[in-house]
Amino acid sequence: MKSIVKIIAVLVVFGILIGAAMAQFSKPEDAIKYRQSVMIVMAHHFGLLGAMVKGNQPYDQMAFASNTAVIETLSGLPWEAFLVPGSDRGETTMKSSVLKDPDGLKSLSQQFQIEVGKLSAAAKGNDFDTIKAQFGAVAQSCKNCHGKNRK
Ligand code: ASC
Repeated sequence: MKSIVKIIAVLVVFGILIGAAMAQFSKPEDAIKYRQSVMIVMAHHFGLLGAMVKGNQPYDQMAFASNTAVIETLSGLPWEAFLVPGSDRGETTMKSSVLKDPDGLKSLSQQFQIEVGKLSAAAKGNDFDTIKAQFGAVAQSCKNCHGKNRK
């Protein structure tokens, strides 16, 4: 019975991810809101990790792993929304140059996802030095993209 519940849960999550991957935005403002929403939630969970890495909160392996899992799930979602034509205007800090260089965004977002994947692997273990170093690598990949693409 438990495995049926697991299979259903996997299918539901898979369905949500497929849906997100195929998301169409009826207007550029919707793409802006979507990507900002994903970034706000990611930043929140990244902040919770940061508090543990910096020693402002005690390191709790379960909490660290579950916050990392949220970031890993979200890490594939916002990129398509950055490439919606016209979404460089309005309430956004995205530079217009992003729309002229989609491959640049793809490569930086892939690098971010690779680093998040490594953090997720590290978070399953108990080597806090490795976790800290990999947290730093993820933060650096955030900065690389923001530095290039954010006004
Ligand atoms: C965040 C956030 C960023 C990044 C960056 C990582 O939570 O809002 O811009 O992480 O600070 O270096």
